[in-house]
Amino acid sequence: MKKMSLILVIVMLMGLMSGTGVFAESAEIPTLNVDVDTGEMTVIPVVDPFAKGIVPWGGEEVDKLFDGLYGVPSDDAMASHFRTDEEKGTKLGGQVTAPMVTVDFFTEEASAIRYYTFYTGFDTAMEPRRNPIEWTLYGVDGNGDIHILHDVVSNESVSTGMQAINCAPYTYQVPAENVGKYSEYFIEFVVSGEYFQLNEIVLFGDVGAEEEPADPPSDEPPAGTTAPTGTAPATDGSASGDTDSDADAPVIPIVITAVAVIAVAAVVVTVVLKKKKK
Ligand SMILES: [Ca+2]
Repeated sequence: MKKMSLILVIVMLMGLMSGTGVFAESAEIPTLNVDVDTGEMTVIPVVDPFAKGIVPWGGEEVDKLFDGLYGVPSDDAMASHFRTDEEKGTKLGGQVTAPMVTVDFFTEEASAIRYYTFYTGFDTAMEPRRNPIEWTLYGVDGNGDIHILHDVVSNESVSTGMQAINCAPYTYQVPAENVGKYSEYFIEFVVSGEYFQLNEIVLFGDVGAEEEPADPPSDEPPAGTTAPTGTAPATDGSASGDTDSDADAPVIPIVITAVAVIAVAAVVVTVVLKKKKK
């Protein structure tokens, strides 16, 4: 028995130690970026972006975030010196003037972002502190109400995954329950230093089609069937909207109601009769 209790104590101690990180050192911190092939996904076109909380360097204004140019990934710090001017001038970069850098943009049509990719700057290997450390993606609906779509944090137990690599893509997934169609979006970036930079933002998802943000359960099946814009707003309503099915539908409820009324009447009659007998 003593042996058993000793083993138990040892096991408990090991559990405590692993909890305090004694054995957890070798475990890698999970990253929030996802490894998906965006090649077949629809790119959502962006218009009229603007940035707040940053004074961009010359030629590195916010429109460069959506210009489709982001260079070739490389972790070679010196490689940035040999990049073409075209590649160098394709990022938003500058001095941060607020606690957060905000990038606001519109989509040509109401669109649902499902994935998005950030590309690091051409000189991120030398300037990794210019990468954002956290961010939140928001959607703004037609009433001006703001919806949190993706809140990305970094701490001791999870990381954004962004590294000191030039022009490297990092893709993130909007949680399915948050996906909805909006025409205006913005991202609030938390920065670690006095400068911020990002080479490109690419959005993937559904462009146009349905007007309202779909409910999560019914969202997945109809998403593939692209209905033309401006048709019936509700997917369920169109099915029961036919005149034929409407004519048949009320018959069953009427029968049920009739049966229920007869049953209640029978109970009332028996109760009354019993009382009379007394
Ligand atoms: Ca760019």
